[in-house]
Amino acid sequence: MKENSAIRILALDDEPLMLKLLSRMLANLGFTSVATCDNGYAALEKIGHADGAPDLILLDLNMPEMDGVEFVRHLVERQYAGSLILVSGENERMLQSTVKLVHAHKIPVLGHLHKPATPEGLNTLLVKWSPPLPNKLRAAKKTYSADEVRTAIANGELINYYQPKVAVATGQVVGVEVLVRWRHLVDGLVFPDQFISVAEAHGLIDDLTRAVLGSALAQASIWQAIGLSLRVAVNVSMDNLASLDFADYVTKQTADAGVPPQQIVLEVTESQLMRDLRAPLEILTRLHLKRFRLSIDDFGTGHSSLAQLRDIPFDELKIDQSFVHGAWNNGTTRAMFDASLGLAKQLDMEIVAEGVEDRDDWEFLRSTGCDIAQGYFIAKPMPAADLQGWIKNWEERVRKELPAGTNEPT
Ligand code: G
Ligand code: G
Ligand code: MN
Repeated sequence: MKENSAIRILALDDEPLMLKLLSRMLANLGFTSVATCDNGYAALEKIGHADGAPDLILLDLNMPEMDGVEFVRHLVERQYAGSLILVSGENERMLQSTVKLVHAHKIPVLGHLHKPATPEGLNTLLVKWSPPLPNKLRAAKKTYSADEVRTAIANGELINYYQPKVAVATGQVVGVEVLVRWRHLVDGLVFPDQFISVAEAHGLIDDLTRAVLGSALAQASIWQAIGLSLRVAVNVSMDNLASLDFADYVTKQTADAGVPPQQIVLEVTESQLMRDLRAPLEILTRLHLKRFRLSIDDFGTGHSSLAQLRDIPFDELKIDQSFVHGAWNNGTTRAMFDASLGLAKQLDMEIVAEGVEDRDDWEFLRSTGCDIAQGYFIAKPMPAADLQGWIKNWEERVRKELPAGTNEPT
């Protein structure tokens, strides 16, 4: 990491007084390479020079002529490789929207500062600075062709990972979500975002889901045999719900594996807009009648809507991770979380919070009426073979460090 003094910083603000203030604060914090500009055009000029490009820009949003949002677009056009800190007198939601926008442009944002900025606030963000990743690491992930995916399914190269779901009140492990991985002979472990959409687009998702469900059921019956009572949740793509035989297929496979349908959860998301809802409705309603548990996944995102909630008899609602992680600390996120939770309660559904990444998220959930938690704080997805060992450790963790009282894992 560069010494403080070596990071090149550019402060851009139309108010001379603010520039003075920022310069002084930066000097006091030990930064020696600081330039200032009072308008976007002058700043872009500076950035255009090969050796003049800063590592970090402190950017005011409200400027006459070129505002901060427009400035960001010009940065993208110039392939700016440094980071940003947003400085503004705008309200929190406006700042957050702008942070989202800058992220979408793939420019790292260390955070935002409300005016008047304080040295402590500035320092908290500056310590997050790190040199940009080399281009190689930033390169887009590889995607695979339909033929490669087809062969992988046929050759049994897909394997299931399992991520635990635990009861918030007691810490008890109530189930797992199946997350498929591809054990690629050359590329190593490949994640589903690199092949699920390929499978959906090329009519391979039925074969994929059948392979995943098959191993999940085999695993569920093993756990059942050793006395581990776990609900097993499988992700189902809306594309799986286009052919009417899906319900019969799932029912037969589950019965053949000797697993009660109550132990199987089907997590449904909509990856693309469905024009004809008749088949999905029929299939899901029949599966519900046969006592499979239906879960609406990623609730609150564009893919999982109120209309689905109205039309389909879901038993479980999974609040999308973007409304969970950090909700304790963010009024907007918190409002979405509370609204989803209230909705699920009123509809008498079980609520699962996804994306529980740290202790703050976990403590927050414990203060709400949320039933079930899932996320990296509890465990990352793991191979089936690791699960029993993990459960032992988790029960120990629950006993030791999670506030006592209601925590009696059974
Ligand atoms: O861990 P993660 O990267 O595993 O998963 C990424 C996305 O892929 C998630 O949205 C998840 O729902 C989806 N996914 C994982 N496994 C499956 C699967 O077996 N079928 C479908 N349709 N989607 C899956
Ligand atoms: O099926 P769904 O779209 O809900 O997929 C869950 C996805 O979220 C998977 O890719 C899984 O690996 C990922 N995931 C699980 N727990 C966490 C978490 O705590 N944080 C983040 N960022 N992702 C998570
Ligand atoms: Mn899911």
